[in-house]
Amino acid sequence: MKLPTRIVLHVLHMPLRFPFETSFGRVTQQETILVEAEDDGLSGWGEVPASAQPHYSSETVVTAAYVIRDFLAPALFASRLRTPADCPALFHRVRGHAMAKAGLETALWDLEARRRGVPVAKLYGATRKFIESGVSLGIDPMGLLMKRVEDFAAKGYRRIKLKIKPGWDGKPLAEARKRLPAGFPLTADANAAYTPAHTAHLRRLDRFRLDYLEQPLGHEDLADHAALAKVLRTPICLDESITSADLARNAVRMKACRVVNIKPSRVGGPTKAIEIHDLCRKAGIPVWCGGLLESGVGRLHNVAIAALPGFTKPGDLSGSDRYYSPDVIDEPVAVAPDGTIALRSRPGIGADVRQDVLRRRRRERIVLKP
Ligand code: OSB
Ligand code: MG
Repeated sequence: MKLPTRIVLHVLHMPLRFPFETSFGRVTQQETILVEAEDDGLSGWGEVPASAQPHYSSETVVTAAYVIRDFLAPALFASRLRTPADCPALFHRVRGHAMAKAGLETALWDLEARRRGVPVAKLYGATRKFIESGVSLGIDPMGLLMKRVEDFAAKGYRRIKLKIKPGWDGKPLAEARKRLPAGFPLTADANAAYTPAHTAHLRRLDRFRLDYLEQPLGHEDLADHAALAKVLRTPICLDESITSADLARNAVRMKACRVVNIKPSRVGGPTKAIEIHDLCRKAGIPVWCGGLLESGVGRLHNVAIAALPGFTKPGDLSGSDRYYSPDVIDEPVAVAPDGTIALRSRPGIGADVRQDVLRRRRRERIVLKP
């Protein structure tokens, strides 16, 4: 493929419509980088949803901008890339920094799709026309949280996930179960807040018949997850632990999880995400697409990837209106009354970036050239 002539990093501060709290903290604003790859009057868009603090992962928008500027973009400009699928090999010498790599790779996929006049989902190998939407509900006062549970179920969302932590688990899950129809897919995400010492306590969560329990233990604790999996009836789903295809393969082999949350930005981009999707599919492990409070740009890439055949569970892919008003894209992501999001037929991610929102939310603009 022809290389872009210029890469522009747009560092944005996007105010959240309401605070989002997990076991590792509460945020009121998401910091993110939109990556614009330009060529011949076309712009391809990608996103680095890294946030301001190194809490979910070790990356932040500052480390990602630095790594793209000093290492990834120079490697790209010096390369003879055949396709964006060669990005993981090209970036291999840079250890870690998955989100920075993903931001650049997604921009190249969008640029390539726009050049060819096809939806980016087609290049990713998507087979679905619709994907199922789930919602992730942060830690909030019980009344407010239960109102959200009822609202999102009524809006047709196909799965509800509650953020939990020690001291905030059995109660909200019991209250949510009371309000949801029997058998409604309910899950809980601990973001690594428990330890093996909580095993007996976690076993008592089996009574809520969760579809899965997401990342109960530390992000490096695969063997501990495997031991916990043996005594839980609830399947374990891993999120933070799965930072590469190698770790996904090892987690599956060790029976550390029965479900995998694939966040394309956490694993280094779409090519790596597809590789993990393929290996899980072969192993009979269902996957779903997670989110990191992405703006519409990252959200649309995720929707396109979630349309691959192995994504058999609803993702954390809510509508644009869930977090941002306005979103940065000209056609917001919308969830239909049946809880699905339709794939788009427009080229690329299927939307353009709103220049007014970009200017209003931008804190920094970094131009990179060969
Ligand atoms: O663990 O899935 C997570 C947001 C920030 C950091 C970690 C997580 C999340 C979410 C949000 O759950 C999901 C979304 O983008 O809607
Ligand atoms: Mg998670």
